[in-house]
Amino acid sequence: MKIVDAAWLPSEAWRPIGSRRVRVTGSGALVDTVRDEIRAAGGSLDPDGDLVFTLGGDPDRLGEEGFEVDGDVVRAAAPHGLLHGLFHMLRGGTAGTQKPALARRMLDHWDNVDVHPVMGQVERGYSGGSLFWQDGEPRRDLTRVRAYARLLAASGINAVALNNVNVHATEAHLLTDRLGEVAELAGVFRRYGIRVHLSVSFAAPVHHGLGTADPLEDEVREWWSKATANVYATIPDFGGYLVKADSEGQPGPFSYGRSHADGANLLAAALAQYGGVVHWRAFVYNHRQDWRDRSVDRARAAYDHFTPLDGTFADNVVLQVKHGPLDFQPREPVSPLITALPGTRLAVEFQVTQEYTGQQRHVCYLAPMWSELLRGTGGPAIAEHAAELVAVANTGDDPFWTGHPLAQANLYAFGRLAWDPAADPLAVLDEWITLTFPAAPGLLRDTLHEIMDGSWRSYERYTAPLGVGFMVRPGHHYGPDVDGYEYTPWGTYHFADRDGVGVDRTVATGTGFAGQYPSPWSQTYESPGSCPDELALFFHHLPYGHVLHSGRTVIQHIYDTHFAGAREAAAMREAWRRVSGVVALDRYERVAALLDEQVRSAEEWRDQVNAYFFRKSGVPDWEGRRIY
Ligand code: GCV
Repeated sequence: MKIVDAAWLPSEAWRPIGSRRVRVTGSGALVDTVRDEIRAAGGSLDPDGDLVFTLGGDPDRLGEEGFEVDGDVVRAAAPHGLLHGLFHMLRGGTAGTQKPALARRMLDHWDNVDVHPVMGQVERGYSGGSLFWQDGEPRRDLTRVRAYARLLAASGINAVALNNVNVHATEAHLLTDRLGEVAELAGVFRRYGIRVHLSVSFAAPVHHGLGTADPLEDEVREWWSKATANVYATIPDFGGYLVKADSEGQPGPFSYGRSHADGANLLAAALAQYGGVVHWRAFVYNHRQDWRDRSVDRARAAYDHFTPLDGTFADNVVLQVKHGPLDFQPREPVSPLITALPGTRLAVEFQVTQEYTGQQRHVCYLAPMWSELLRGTGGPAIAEHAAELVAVANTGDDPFWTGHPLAQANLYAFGRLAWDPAADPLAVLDEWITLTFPAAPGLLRDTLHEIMDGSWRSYERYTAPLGVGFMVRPGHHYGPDVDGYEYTPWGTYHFADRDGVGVDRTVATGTGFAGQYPSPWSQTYESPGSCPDELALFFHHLPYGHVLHSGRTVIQHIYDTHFAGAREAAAMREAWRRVSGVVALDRYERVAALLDEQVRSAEEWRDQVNAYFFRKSGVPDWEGRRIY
């Protein structure tokens, strides 16, 4: 694997440190990393240096990872804080105290060791193969993993899960006879303060010869306890297990008539004495539902399954909940489950990999969406409930790391928002631009903002309207297919007919989902009169002639936004042409080619969605534009 892209740590960004005499005090592995970084940047380590990194800060105030900057002195209470302080100085080093809002900021990799026949090596990966495995074997040269760990640490990430939550037969062995591979990777990540976690199969005891995985059976407890003891003997700072159970075909406690608390607590008991945690996913729903049965609503599932279990999970269980009730659509309300678990430690999961947001072929800067969800624009604020943030990674062995070079910004921004959920997503983008293109002339900075600032909203405009979601091609999920999932068992429908479109999730006449929210949100969503336009079709089945808060009818909104979104994609392509000759040729050409595809795809979305709803409704566009 060749490292061709330094992403947000190019050598020019290190000049302010590389040109200084630097004093670093203290000892420990992460202090050594700070020293190594300074040396690698060309800085001289000097006991009389005038830029100082030192331990000795107040542990109560700064914790493990915080630091304070006072002029040229960076002070932390623990080595990890010093490392964050170093990266802070690269970002301009403003004075004051910084510490993360959330203790764990984690990336989940959906990497398989083997290439899966349908999903490829990285499930929902759009950046090539795994950084960790190749041809069924661990990669021998870990240079690139080291570079990756640095990038993650510089964005604020401090935990990674290495493998796919869908645990296939080969990957089940990472917990046991292939543990050495995990240990080797843990060694690389450790140097940057990142702990390694592993996705495990709930049926692991069965994979290894036991007759059952029943969480209440002694032999199963013993199996987990022994396996876990072995893990910690090999990797003393191992983070813990990540589990997708009873979800999309993965095994789980339901097979034994047990609850998800029984299942999670089994693993938690094995991990507790070592300080490990279980991330137990709440993505549990019926994916074999009968589309004819209007009483079943997939959006309700996580809340219905998990609220009765609140308060019954062990202290080292972290319930990991997707940010929305469905599945990482470009627009969903906050999952009501997030507001309903006062007695449970909660991690909220975002998707940096762009499964439903353009698959790293489209520019779609996601931080504005995450920021709205975290701060609570139009719904409950995730930041008030989450103890941790987790995201599905968007990286692979692509030379630019993320397939689309501009998708690097999403990875960077996730780390920064997990550190500070109140951060302004456009300021974070600006930070990313400054680091990634240290010599960026104003033209490039302005052009990147022009292309990226509003790119999520543009994507939303040319895809499924008003929060109704999906309408993607089944299976790979790229491109439009309005009825693709309409008559399938997956539970993701829009119910369009000749009169209207959308899902009635009200308490009064629909599935009752709106009633899962606390007040005032349950009332806000219950009535089309108070429901935000963005979510109108998520909560309501509305006639095409229904007038939205914007003053437009539903059908005219569909036409207008689809014409606008496709126009905006074309404008992005024009804008990028202006920076030809300003960015390196390989990056320029990769982005230019992808923008061609984005424009093509946006036009396809526009034409399919508009044609579909024109044919259903028979209502012409009041501007008389061409609809096929
Ligand atoms: C890892 C969606 C994706 C699946 C993914 C699943 C999950 O359904 O399409 O590929 O599986 O989410 O989050 O577990």
